[in-house]
Amino acid sequence: NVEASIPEPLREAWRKHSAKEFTNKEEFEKELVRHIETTLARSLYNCDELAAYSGTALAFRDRLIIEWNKTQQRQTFTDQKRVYYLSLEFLMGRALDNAMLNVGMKDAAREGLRDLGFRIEDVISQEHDAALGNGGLGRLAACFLDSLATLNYPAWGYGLRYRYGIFKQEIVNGYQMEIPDYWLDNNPWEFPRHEITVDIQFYGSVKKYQDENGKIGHSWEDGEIVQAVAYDVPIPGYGTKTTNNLRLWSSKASSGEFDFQKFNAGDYESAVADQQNAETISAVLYPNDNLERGKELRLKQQYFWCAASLYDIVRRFKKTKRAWSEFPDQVAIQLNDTHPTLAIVEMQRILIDIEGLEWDEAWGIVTKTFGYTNHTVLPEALEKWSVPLMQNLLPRHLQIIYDINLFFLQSVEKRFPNDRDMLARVSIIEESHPKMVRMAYLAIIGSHKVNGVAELHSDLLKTTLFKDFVEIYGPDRFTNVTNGVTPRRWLHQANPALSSLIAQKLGGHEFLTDLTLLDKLEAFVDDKEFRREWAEIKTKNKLRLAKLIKDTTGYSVNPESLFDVQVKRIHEYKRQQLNIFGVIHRYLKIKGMSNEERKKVIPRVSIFGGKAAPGYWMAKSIIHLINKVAAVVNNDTDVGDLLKVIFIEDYNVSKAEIICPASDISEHISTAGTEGSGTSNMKFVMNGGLIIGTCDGANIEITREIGDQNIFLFGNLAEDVEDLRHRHFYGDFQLDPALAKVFKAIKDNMFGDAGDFAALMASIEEHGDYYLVSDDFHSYVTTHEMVDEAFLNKEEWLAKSITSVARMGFFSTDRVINEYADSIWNVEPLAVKD
Ligand code: F58
Repeated sequence: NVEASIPEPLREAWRKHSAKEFTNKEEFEKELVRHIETTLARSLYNCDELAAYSGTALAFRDRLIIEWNKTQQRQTFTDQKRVYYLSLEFLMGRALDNAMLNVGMKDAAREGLRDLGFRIEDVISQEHDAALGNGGLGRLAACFLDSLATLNYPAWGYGLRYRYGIFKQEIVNGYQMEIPDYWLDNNPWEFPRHEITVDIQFYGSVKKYQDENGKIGHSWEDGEIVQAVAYDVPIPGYGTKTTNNLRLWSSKASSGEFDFQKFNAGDYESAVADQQNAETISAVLYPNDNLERGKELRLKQQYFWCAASLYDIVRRFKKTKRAWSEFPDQVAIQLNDTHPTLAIVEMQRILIDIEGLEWDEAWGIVTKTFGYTNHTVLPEALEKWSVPLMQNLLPRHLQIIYDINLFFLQSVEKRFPNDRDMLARVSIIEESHPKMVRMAYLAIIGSHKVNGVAELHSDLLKTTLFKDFVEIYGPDRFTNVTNGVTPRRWLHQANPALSSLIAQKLGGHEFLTDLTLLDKLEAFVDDKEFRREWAEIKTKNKLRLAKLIKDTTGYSVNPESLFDVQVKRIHEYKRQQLNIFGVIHRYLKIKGMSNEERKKVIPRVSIFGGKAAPGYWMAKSIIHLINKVAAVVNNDTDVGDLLKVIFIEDYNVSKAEIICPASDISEHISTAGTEGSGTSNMKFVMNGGLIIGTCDGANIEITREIGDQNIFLFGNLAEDVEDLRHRHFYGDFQLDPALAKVFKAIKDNMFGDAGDFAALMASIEEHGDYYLVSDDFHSYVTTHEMVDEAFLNKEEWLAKSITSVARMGFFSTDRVINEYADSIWNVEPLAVKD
């Protein structure tokens, strides 16, 4: 704000007293004690771990703020193109450990805390996860922010500040229960910006008018106003001073005349009710993973956040006094899935209704600005909004959507005359009852690039879902950017011992910002001592997980066993049911063995974790079955350590940081063609775990990078899925005999009342086995036998583990972000000088 800046002659005093960063342990301790004693009003007589956490967080926060301010000033000053990442979800997890590592002061903090009586691990674990996301899509957004800052891109994230993040999961009698996750109390990482507010309009009506030059205009009048208030979160890059901004919007009743009228009329209660009504917009994250329900409040959330973000972006652009034609040279907006698609419509509305541009010029600017990322081909996850709903809530936007559609269909008609079917297929409006707005089509039409998140996924988009659009626009509008993960959180932070062993061998931690350097590890594959250290680290990580399991479930597991992990949202397409049926198969086999035979069994711990959407009954019954199987198997003394089944409740980012480094094998076993990419597959391999998986999502690129001798692939291929389903539909289906035995055990009430699992079995036996559980069962269990075999040969296994890590360089989000920057955004990093 230019008006508020201090005149030059007075700036000397400012510079003299300008805040300084702590640079060593002593200075850190001083800051920590100062915050505990003053900011927190505590003392050495009443400082618990939570207070130590808050003090430490505040000390590190001060450091971030200093660089954050400078970064924003630098970006404003150089005025180059910025990226805006619009995502309804940012699954950030904890911030303190990340801040310590990114600014490179964790060791100072560890020693400082020790001097003052605390263990750093205990302090770090006081922090509540910031869980503003469901799963992969939200976590990807968080990894992107880390890479954008680390690579010095001028970039902002825009999201919603939910009061309740993803629910906390408790398991009660084997059933999932959902507990609200109120996470905002004393969160030191957000900064309310009460001065940055935007009024957001809903409902009302559209009036047509003619201006003094005879030009027709549209004004959107009346309705309700809700206020968006900005909350900013600093995002530090690793080993750089760049600290970017994540802006989250919170909803509040507008303080305008609206309320006062009611208040003056003596209608106090209803004025308060309005207040609460407005606040519900940002109250809660919708907990569905890959399912859209078409709720009005969700559409309100989407528009509220898009409109506030665009207002902010446009305001920033207008300060530069450039011509509108330069907007796409200054601004790139990436849509994380279709949730922010209304931003396209809102931008067009701003340009034509408010700024007075002609339609074509405005539309040219819009399409050059936006890019759209698709994350799924599952039909039930594709967003559609009912036309009457949109008409009521956003009347002007619906008109604009109809106009976009009209011009689009006219252009299609020109290129494909007389193809009425084509027009019906690609129309943004689906002619159903009620009519629906197809958001993915709107996103494609309003963007200059559309990308999928792994090769197979992007190919499927082009050949199935978006086939017509490839014909219309040509193949260049569609591209692939294979996902990644940030090695800072998923290697360095989650697995400090492995990170430091790698650093020892490679002569430093440079691999954390150039992950391709990991390939130098291959030179040490045969080094005995190195292998021993590698194995020792895995064992320690397994002990750490065993402790978490003991503390949370009460079960003891033997860290010598093979740890077999599947953690992700529970969904039929991800096939946790295949896994648990496989576990039952293994259990039955052990039960039928002689003592001699049992000696040859590789002891295994099957570890599950993940949340089911609250209304997704099938997913909930999978969780129930896992827990019932666990109760039987784990208490069967006849089986002992040969098999244990664990369900880790409330799987989240901070638990993932403990689980990923501790796996021997992890499962990525979706029906081929259903998983967009998957990203935990990358996290597990980066931590030296092997994987069993289908030819799906990024498993395919992982195989290409690490070599097919280092991965256990099984199951039908994507190209055969449609045909199999078709055959099942026409009655050509036979339950796999081994799976039939598993079902028999369930039906004999081996795991409690079989009625609880009837629907689960029926979906396979009777209703066409849509996810091909039976078709893949044989290949799945025989591949697990190969896993056992391979695990026996410790040296071979270690060689696979090391080789795989060495070849994972491709899967850093740094590579991913550079690809987006080059091929979609056309932005450059902003070099930081000291
Ligand atoms: C996930 N999508 C994909 N959606 O399933 C996964 O394959 C991919 O690796 C990941 O995105 C990142 O690209 C996903 O997590 C959701 O959770 C949506 C939340 C909002 C409703 C619709 C699903």
